[in-house]
Amino acid sequence: MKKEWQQQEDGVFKVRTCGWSPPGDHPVGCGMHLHIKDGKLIKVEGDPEHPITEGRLCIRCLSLPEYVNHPSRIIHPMKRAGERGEDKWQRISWDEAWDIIVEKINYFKDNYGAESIVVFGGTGREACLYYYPLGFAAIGTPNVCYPQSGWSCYGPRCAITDYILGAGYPEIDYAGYFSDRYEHEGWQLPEYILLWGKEPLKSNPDGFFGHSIIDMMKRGSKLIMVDPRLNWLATRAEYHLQLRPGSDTALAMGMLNVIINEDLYDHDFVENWCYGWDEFVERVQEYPTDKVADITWVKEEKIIAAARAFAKAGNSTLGWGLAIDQNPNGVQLGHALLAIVAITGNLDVPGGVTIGPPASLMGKWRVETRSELSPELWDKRIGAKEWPALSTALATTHPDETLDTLETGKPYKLRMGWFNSSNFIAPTNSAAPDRWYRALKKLEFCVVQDVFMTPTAMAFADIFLPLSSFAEHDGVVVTHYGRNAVFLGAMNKAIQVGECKSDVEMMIELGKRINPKAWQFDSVEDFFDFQLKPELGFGFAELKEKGLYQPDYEYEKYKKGKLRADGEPGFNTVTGLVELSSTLFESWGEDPLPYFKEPPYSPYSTPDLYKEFNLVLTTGARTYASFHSEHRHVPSLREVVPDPIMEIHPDTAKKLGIREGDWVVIENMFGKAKERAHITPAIDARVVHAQHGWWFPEKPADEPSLYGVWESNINTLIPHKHIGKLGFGGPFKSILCKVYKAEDQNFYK
Ligand SMILES: Nc1nc2c(c(=O)[nH]1)N[C@H]1C(S)=C(S)[C@@H](COP(=O)(O)OP(=O)(O)OC[C@H]3O[C@@H](n4cnc5c(=O)[nH]c(N)nc54)[C@H](O)[C@@H]3O)O[C@H]1N2
Ligand SMILES: Nc1nc2c(c(=O)[nH]1)N[C@H]1C(S)=C(S)[C@@H](COP(=O)(O)OP(=O)(O)OC[C@H]3O[C@@H](n4cnc5c(=O)[nH]c(N)nc54)[C@H](O)[C@@H]3O)O[C@H]1N2
Ligand SMILES: [Mo]
Repeated sequence: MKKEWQQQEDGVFKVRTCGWSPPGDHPVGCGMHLHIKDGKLIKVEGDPEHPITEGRLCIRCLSLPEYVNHPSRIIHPMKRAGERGEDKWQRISWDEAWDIIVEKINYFKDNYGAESIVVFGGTGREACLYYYPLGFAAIGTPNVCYPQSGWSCYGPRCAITDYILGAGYPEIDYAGYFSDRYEHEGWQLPEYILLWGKEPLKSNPDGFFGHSIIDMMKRGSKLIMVDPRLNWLATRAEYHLQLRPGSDTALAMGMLNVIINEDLYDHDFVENWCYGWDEFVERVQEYPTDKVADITWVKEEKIIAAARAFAKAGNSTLGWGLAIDQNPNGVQLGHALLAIVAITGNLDVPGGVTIGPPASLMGKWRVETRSELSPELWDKRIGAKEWPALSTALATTHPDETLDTLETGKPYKLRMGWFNSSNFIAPTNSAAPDRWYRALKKLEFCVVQDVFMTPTAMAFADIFLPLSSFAEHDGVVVTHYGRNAVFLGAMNKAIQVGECKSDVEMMIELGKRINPKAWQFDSVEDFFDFQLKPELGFGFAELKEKGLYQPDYEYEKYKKGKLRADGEPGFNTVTGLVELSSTLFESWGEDPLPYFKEPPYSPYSTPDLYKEFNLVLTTGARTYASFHSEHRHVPSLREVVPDPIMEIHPDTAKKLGIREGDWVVIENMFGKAKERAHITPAIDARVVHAQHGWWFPEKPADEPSLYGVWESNINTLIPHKHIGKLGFGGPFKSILCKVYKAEDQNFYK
C-alpha cells in the first residue's frame, strides 16, 4: 500500500484507515479514506489498495458522516440529573466523571468485594478486545459478562474448536493471508463452499470478508447453502438445503451418513489423525437419510446429492455461522461440521478450512490480564463452576447464571454495572430482556459508555461516558481476535468530536487511576507498541505506514508439530488427534459423540403448544442497513429499512388475512412483538423470520417508553436458560410463535 496514510488535496484532508467500530462491525477492517474538511468528516471512500476489501464498502461505512456528525450524539460526559429512566442529565468534566466512578468502585470493592461489580460487553466490535482488561485489570473484577443466553455467538464455535481440534477458529481459506491473494502460488480455489447458517455478504462476520465468496464464485467455486431462507446467495447456490430451523444437527449427521457409508471419506486422514472413528461410524448409522429428511423437511435426494458433491470434490471449504451458536443442540452441530471437514480431508489444506494457532496478540493479552486477579477472586466468577465447558474456553461469567445472580442475589449481590458495548435491553444481546430489565434496576450504580443515548443508557446509566467513532481514534484491527488472524490493520484517527474518547483511552485512564502498576503506558501509541513489537518486531507507527500486515499462512501444521506446545505432530487435543469422539465432552457428563436433539420448543418436541403456536420462528438474519441495535437514527440507512420486518410465506399470509406491509403481532408463550409483514416465497410456509435489534430513537426517551423499546422487542419471545447441557446455545433461531394482524395499524402515534 502507498506509504502516505495522510494526504492533502484541494483543501480536503484524507486519512487512510481500516474501520472497526463504533459504529459496530466485526474485525473485517474494511479499507477506506476518510475525507475531512474544516475539521468535519464529509465523505468516506473505499480504498482500492486494501488487499481484502479492494475498495468495496457497504452502506454503513458510506453513511458514516451522518453517524459521526449526528445532532443527537453525546459528546461530553454526563451525570444523571433526575431519576433513572428520566431524560434529565447534567454535563460534567472527564475529571469529575472519573472522580465519581473511582470513588464508587473503591466503595464497592472495600465494602462488598470487587466481585460485586459486573462489566457487560457485546459483540466483536473493537470494544470486545478491551472490556475484559477493563474488568480484570482496571476495575479488578472477575465478572465480565457477555449477556446473550447460552453465550450464543462465536464463543461456542471457538470452544468446540478448542475441544475437538485444539486449534484457533476454522475459517474459509479465501487467500486472505496472502498479499497477492487469489494469485498466490500454493493457494487453491475451493471447489465447493458450504455455507451453513451464515450469510456473510450481509454479515461479514468475525473477520471474514463476505464478498470473497463472490470473488471465488467468479473464479469457479460452487455453493451449497444450508439455510431456512432463500437469501441472495442461496439463489446462486448449486444446492440450497432449506431446512427447518434448529434441525441442523440431524442434517449434518445425515450428510455424514452418506459420506461414510458411500466410502467418500479421506482414509489417510481418518486413519492417522482422527480419534473415535468406530464409535462415530456407529453413531451416524442412527441417521439414515430418509429419517433425516422427515426431521429436517429437506428432500432426501438433495441431502444425498449435496453430501456427495462436497465429499467427491477436490478441496472444498465450509463457513459456519451464527445458526450453530444460537441452538441448544449447537455443540453437537459444530462437532458434526468439523467432522465433515476433517474426514473429507479439507482441514488445513489450500482452498479448504484454515485453522489458526491459539489466540495471539491482543486477543490473548485481553484474557491474560486476569492474572491481575487473585486466585480467590477469580474463583468467584459467576457460573464458572456450574458450567466448566463454557468457563474453560471463555474467560467470562456464564450469561444465564448472571441473570439468576442479579435476580436472586446468590451467591452474592451484584451492586455496580459497567455497560461497555451492550444495549442489551433493546432486543439484542439478551433473551428475556424484560427480566434483565427488572433485575438490572437493582444495581446501585451504573456507568454506560456509548456514542448515543440508548434505551439501556436511559434506563440504567448514572454516568454516561461519550465514545468516539473509529474516525476519531487510533486502533488496531485484528481479524478473529488473533485466533486465525488473516491480517492486522491500522485504524487511524482523523478528527476529534467533542470530548469523546475511545475504549482504549478510557480503559487506560481508568486503569491508571485504580491499578496504576498494570497501566504504565504514556500514550495510546505506547500501548499499541507494547502489543505489536514483541510479536511483529515493529510498532504502531510502522503499522500506520504499512496500512496492513498479512502474516502468511502455513498449511498442514498438524503434520509439522506446529499446533502443539510440545512440538509433536498432531492436534492440541487430549488425544493429540481430531476428536470425533470427544474425551472432554465425556468428562463433563455429555455424550462424547454428536447427536440430534429437537429444539426445546418445536412442532415435534412440544406438539401441544404447536397447536396454538403453529409457526416456527427464526430471528435476526442480518441486514445491510444496521448492526444490531445500531444505526436506527442514521437517516439514509433508516430509509432503506424504516420499520422492523418479518418474513412470511404468501399461503400463510393469505390464511391469516395479512397483506404486504401490514403490522402484525408475533406472539408466543413468553412474549410478543410488533413488526411489519413482508410476504415472500423465499421462506417455507411453516416458518417465519423476524428482525431483531429494534428501538425507535424518534420515540419518547422517558420510561416507560424508553424509545419504544418494548414495542418490537422480538427477544421477549426467546426464553432464558433454555440452553444445551454444556451451557451453550439459546433458541434464538428456532422457537414457536403465532402471527396475527395487529389491530392498530397506526404504529406511529
Ligand atoms: N433475536 C435475536 N437476538 C440477537 C441476535 C439474533 O440473531 N436474534 N444476535 C445476537 C448476537 S449474535 C449478538 S453478538 C448480540 C449483539 O448485541 P450487542 O453487541 O449488545 O449489540 P447492541 O445491542 O447493538 O449494543 C451495542 C452497543 O454498543 C455501542 N457500541 C458500538 N461500538 C462500540 C465500541 O466500539 N465500543 C463501545 N464501548 N460501544 C460500542 C453501540 O452504540 C450500542 O449501543 O445480539 C444478539 N441478539
Ligand atoms: N450488517 C450487519 N452485520 C453483522 C451484524 C449485524 O447486526 N448487522 N451482526 C454481527 C454478528 S454479532 C454476528 S454473530 C454475525 C452473524 O452473521 P451470520 O453468521 O451470517 O448469521 P445471521 O445473519 O444471523 O444468519 C445467517 C443465516 O442463517 C439463517 N438461519 C436462520 N435460522 C437458521 C437455522 O436454524 N439453521 C440454519 N442453518 N440457518 C439458519 C438465516 O436465514 C440467515 O440467512 O453478523 C455480524 N455482522
Ligand atoms: Mo454475534
